[in-house]
Amino acid sequence: MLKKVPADIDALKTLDDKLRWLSAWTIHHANHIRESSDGLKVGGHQASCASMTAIMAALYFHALGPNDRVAVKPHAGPVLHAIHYLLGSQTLEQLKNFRGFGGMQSYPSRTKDKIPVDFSTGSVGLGVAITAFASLVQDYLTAHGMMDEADRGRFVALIGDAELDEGNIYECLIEAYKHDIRNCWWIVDYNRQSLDATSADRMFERFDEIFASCGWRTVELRWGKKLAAALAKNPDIRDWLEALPNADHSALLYQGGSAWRARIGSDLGKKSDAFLKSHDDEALGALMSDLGGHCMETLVEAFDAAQDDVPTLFVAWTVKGFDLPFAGHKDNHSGLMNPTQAQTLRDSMGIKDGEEWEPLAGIGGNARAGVEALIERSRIAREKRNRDFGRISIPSIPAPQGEEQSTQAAFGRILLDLAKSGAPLADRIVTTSPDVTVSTNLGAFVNQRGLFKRREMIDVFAKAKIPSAQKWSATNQGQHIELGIAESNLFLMLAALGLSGDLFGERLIPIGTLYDPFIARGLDSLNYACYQDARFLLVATPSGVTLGPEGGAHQSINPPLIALGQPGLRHYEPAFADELAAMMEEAFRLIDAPDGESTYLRLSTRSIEQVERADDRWKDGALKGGYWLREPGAKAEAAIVAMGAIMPEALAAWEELGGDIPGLGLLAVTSPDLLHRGWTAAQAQRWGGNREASHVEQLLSRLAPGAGLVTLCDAAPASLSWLGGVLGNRVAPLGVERFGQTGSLADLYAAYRLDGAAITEGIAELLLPQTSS
Ligand SMILES: Cc1ncc(C[n+]2csc(CCOP(=O)(O)OP(=O)(O)O)c2C)c(N)n1
Ligand SMILES: [Mg+2]
Repeated sequence: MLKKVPADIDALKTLDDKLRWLSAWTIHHANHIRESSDGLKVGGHQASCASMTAIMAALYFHALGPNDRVAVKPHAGPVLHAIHYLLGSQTLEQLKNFRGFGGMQSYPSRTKDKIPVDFSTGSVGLGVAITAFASLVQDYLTAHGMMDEADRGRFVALIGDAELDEGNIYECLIEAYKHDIRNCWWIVDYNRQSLDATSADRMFERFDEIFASCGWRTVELRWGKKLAAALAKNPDIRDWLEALPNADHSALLYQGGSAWRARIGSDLGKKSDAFLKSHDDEALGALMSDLGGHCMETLVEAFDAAQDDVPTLFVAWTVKGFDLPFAGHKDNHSGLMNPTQAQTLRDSMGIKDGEEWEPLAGIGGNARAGVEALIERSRIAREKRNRDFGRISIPSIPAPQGEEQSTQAAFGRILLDLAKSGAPLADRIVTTSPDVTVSTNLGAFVNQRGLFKRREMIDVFAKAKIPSAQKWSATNQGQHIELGIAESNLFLMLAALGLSGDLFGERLIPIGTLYDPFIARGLDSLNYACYQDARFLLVATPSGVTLGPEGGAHQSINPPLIALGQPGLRHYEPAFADELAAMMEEAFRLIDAPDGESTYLRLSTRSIEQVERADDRWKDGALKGGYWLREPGAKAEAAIVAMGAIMPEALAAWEELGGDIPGLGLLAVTSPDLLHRGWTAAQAQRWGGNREASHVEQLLSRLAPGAGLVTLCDAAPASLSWLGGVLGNRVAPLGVERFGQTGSLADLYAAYRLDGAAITEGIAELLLPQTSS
């Protein structure tokens, strides 16, 4: 897995300097040299970069193999770009356009950056956790024969020390332990500083134990070789330094040699005389900055020693802003060198004025040959790969039969039929759920295809012949990954599964289920998955007040609004089983389509009477976001617009009111998200000369100008009320705006105004002459 070539320490040290320079200069250029058109600060994090250049040099130019994947701490993005610049896989133009439009991104981005980025980062914590889930996906693929064992890689996360406060890391750690994950290196850049200040000492004494108890090997890289040697000879200094609080340590690193001398002298008195005498101020300052994370020998040794697949946490002590004028200062997180300071750094690196961007400027003589050779050796398959789509054949998905069905039950039946069908698609499906497999109706699929675990797990209940509808045994051939109750993990798991095509060359079809209200629990992780263009199907059920007696805290109100604002995720909300079948087929297609996306299905446990279809014409509209379930008459003055599980109320009201209101139509909305997108896209295009009306405009243009719409959904009424803005229809918006009542459906629909009476009142509101005040 790792290269066995002996490390060229001198060349690695030179590259460490080079990365520190190039990352600092890239940020400097964007802030001080590139013209600013709007006067806004560009920003960037020179200190967070300088903290990690040695670690990243040791990784990218020594330790990483071609199959290894790295999540880089967001604020060290410029170091990653500098590495690719040296490797020849990043252009000068991109470096010069750091944080500019179309230029290299502020934080590593899989989709926006031009260099290969294994995992996007930005929202701290998430990039760490996804590496563990990606390693699980690798184990899944090798166990299923979709990937050669020899092609296995290691998953490396480069972590800020303050990032370790993010709870999602510990949720992931627990899950990772249950699944016995391996091949992970998490490397903490322990610079003892966060954004606001220095970080809490007390907690750091505990991290070792937390990780060790979850099966991780922990390796502390505290001192560099020189400092370690000096401390070995001076145990008093060592004890004193080990007890030094974070804030004091940072302040002394900032103040430098004379401050160290004064403080050591005053704290240790005579005991420190000999030590202090043997170093002048400059040497003392340099010695005390020789921490493990900046010592190339220490880093290389540690990485070389961790060649097995045991998950390993390295805590590398570093200096935030190492070698920069604000090294160690508690306020340096967004600190930028001024032009004079940048020039001083440049001079200290031996780089001439005008040669700042020269990749190897300042490296002379013999050193240059060594560095060139190392760069050449390190071009390890790090080209940006073209994404490979369209290889999976998607069978047509027939609608489950039955006069009365819920969409949730239909979902379970469709998956069961697929599991039994033996279609190649079914072999690529991986289901996952945070302890709601059974209650979201994944159970039948799991009975067919089994749970996935690297080590076999027998179903004790089945073995004892205790009757149970649910088989619960696991092998490494299973296709369901059961998670604990941590919704953030669900989305990270879906993100890792949904990137398997890119990461490992084999696309999987991930399906995750959870209760609709708990989407909010993992929202940032869901956004993170979408931002990386991971592809999956998310099934949220049950939803709304329609879960009736179980309601209360489990009622979901706003997920359709969340979906309306979430790029990369398509919301479908079917009322009928045949709609659901069409949507699932479309969702599978979208997972493996270049212009595709992920899909969110909002389902219900309410069993409703299915509609008779005269033909298949509804289907096209349903996949575009809506269709006339009951066609409006010419120039109709009103329509009912309804979505999802309350369709029976809409149909009944339509029957009842149809006699009084000529031409009353019933519009079934299947995706407010798609209708809204189509509407805005068509407007944008109109100014480019394309005058085609969007789907929602076409639908509503069937009504008389200014016709009234009663909109109805088991969700926030704003999910549909915006429809009035499309062609200027007046709207009576019905929906759920308050938490959280249990009761029978009749009680709840009456209380929340989702019933026939409310629809009638809505129509009256719109059509009766307004009384003037
Ligand atoms: C979820 C999230 N919250 C807040 C931030 C803002 N933020 C960016 S970096 C940072 C501090 C990071 O400190 P550390 O992890 O120690 O990294 P360092 O820069 O010190 O290496 C914060 C709070 C963020 N990026 N993501
Ligand atoms: Mg830090």
